[in-house]
Amino acid sequence: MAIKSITLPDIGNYENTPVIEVLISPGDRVEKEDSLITLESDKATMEIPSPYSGEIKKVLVKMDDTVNQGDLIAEIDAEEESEAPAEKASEEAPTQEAEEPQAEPEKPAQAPVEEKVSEPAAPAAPPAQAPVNRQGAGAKFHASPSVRLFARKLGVDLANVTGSGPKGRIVQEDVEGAIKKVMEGVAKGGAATGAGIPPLPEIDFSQFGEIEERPLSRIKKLSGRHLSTAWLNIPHVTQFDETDITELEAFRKSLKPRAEKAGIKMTPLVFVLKALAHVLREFPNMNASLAPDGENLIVKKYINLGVAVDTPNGLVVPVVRDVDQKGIFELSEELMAISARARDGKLTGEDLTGGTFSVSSLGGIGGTQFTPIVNGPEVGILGVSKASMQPVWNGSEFVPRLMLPLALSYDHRVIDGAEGARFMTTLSRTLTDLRELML
Ligand code: CAO
Repeated sequence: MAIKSITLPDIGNYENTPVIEVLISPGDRVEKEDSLITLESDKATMEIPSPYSGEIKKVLVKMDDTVNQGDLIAEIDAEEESEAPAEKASEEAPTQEAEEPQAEPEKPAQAPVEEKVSEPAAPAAPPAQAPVNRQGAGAKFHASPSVRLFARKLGVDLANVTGSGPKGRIVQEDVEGAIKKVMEGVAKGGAATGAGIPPLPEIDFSQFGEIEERPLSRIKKLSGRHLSTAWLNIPHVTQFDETDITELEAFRKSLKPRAEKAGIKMTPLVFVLKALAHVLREFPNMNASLAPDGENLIVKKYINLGVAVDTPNGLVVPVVRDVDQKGIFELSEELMAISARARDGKLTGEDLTGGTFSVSSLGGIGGTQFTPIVNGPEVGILGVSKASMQPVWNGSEFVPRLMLPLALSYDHRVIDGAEGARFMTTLSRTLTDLRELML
């Protein structure tokens, strides 16, 4: 065994070539011709092979370094029998080479593996997704340049791919398998997502401590699929506001004895539903769905509001129909009935379809704001948080007012920011002064 230096061989007409991968760490055992580093020029990626078998002692390059012929790459404790025909070993006595100054430049045991990038006009900068494939020193995946190129073109992060080739080398089939897995996830509507979005890494959490695997409820699986689809397809904007509902609350309290007599629970939410129905008439684009081809807006002349209900098995969104045509008492009764049916798992298919806009209220629980996800293919959803008494400046003094936090999420392909803000302002005005409902 002898310590030898490994230098960058002649790689052709390239200068200052970036190192995109360092495949070795000190202490690694390598065989002659194993890849040590990968370089990437504007036209090619190249793996630089080891001229010796042995143990790596020092790694002298790192990711994103630029290298030239003759630069030191590593030091290796090389096995005696390894011969590097033209590589000059640091401890070797200057024998023949010293006597032959006209000798050819040093050559590695094997020429670097070079792979042309297929598009000759490719820009000097690597493709946008290249960084995800780059690994720091000591990265353990091995793959040929063609497989790296294949993965890079498809946006697959090789760090997440298990190699099935010799010594765990990643082959093209492994990359194809990784893509297939993601696509299957999309087809099943699972956590895996489409649009080239890489899946989250699979981690064995038991290596960090005790775990327990619990199956998701059927409702959670269904709502999860629907939420992922909406989140991925709809460019969301969320507009926040705080609405003065002091007078509304006084009115609600004044109605409470009548409601209780009728066996009805009247919460602030029914007033929100009523005000929403009124404002949706004024903003028909918000009571609509984008046609699947994205060319037209389907405006609905009926106002059916989906109300998110928290049940022991997960979130469901039953629909309260024709809200604009119903009074506060009728709406309260209906909301009570439909949320009871939801919690008892007794909703019918009809209860769950036909919504035109949705509301999600966490006001009975707490929190100052949250961003609801649009219940696609609807266009908007209103999030309602818990009202609280706050000091509000009335122009001459601070006065205590009951403020209700609202968050309106909408599909930005349909609703412009100004329209969203106008909708919110109109809704806010209506809730602050319920006389608006008569106009
Ligand atoms: N501010 C202050 N208090 C509020 C309030 C608000 N915005 N909204 C409700 N409250 C009060 C109610 O008045 C009631 O108090 P009283 O009993 O003293 O009158 C209490 O909070 C509980 O109300 P509630 O939650 O039972 O009734 P609701 O009409 O407000 O809501 C329902 C009904 C079905 C929407 C609700 O029970 C529910 O399931 N909410 C969760 C929805 C959800 O999970 N959304 C998240 C979806 S995204 O994951």
